[in-house]
Amino acid sequence: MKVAVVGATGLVGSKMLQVLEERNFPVTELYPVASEKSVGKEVEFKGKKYKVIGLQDAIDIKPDVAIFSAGGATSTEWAPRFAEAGITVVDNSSAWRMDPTKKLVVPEVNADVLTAEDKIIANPNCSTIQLVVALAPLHKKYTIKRVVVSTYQSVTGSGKKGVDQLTNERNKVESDVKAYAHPIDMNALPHIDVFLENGYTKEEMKMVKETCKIMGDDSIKVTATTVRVPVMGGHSESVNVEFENDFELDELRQILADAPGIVVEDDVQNNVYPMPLNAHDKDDTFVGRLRRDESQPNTLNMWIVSDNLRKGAATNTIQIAEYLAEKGLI
Ligand code: 11C
Repeated sequence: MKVAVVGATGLVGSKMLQVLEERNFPVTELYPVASEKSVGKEVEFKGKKYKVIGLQDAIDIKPDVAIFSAGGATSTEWAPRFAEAGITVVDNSSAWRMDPTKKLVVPEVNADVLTAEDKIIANPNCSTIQLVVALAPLHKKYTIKRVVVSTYQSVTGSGKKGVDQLTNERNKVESDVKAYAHPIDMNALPHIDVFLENGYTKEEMKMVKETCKIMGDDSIKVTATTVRVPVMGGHSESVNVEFENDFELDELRQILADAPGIVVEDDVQNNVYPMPLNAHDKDDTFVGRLRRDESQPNTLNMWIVSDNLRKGAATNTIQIAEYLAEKGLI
């Protein structure tokens, strides 16, 4: 399979190359692609060096699939051009997610919506992906009415700038390059992406809207508070879920343990629960602290952690491509 990775020099792009290699995606030819200023730079894949090419050159080569992680503006402009040339695009930006003509996919949840006609496929926001991986099997069994989620998101979610700001602050290095409106080290910022007119941030509304679209159920009520914390990698979520039907905690734990992509870490007697440090560089979504919300019936509290650059971005995108390849849809 001829594969183009658009945005190959960025934080997520490099992770995509690593994940393609680790998961042994059937790459016959690799084309790292980036904006003009990165053309000619080199990236490494399977021990070989590859020169970065420009977007139009990539279209002319006609890869089977183009995996995009180059930001919304690049995706808005270039994904349709790739698609018109017959190249299937799996896009990690927010550009196409809520477009009703485009599929928004987390393979464990809704890969079956994909067809050969889908030429631009959207990859959800990282904090939504790990949430729906855990919600989907529970919705199937108990029917979710409402979800209240609060996130603890790491600085890799803001790309290199976020990592640089935290590193500089920790090392007491002065720099004008800031990803955030305030210091991030020793702090917690209830502010991810821009504020909207309703008082929520764009990140919070992504979680609300994307969850319903992926789960294919607009009746699920979701409300979110998203917070940036001084963690280098891995997003955590405190999630309160109210079901239509009652549940038995052991059965619910088993449903999660049997669900694809989930590892249950829930042994509080031995201090076992999901943590970003343990999720680092793993493809799974980790779920723990499973307990009844004693303040109202049919309601669960849980804690979900995943590596935002892997399952939250690169891995999920590549799993979509894997599904397309396996089903002969590309
Ligand atoms: C963050 N979730 O942690 C964001 C990063 O829409 O793909 C990913 C933004 C997106 O800041």
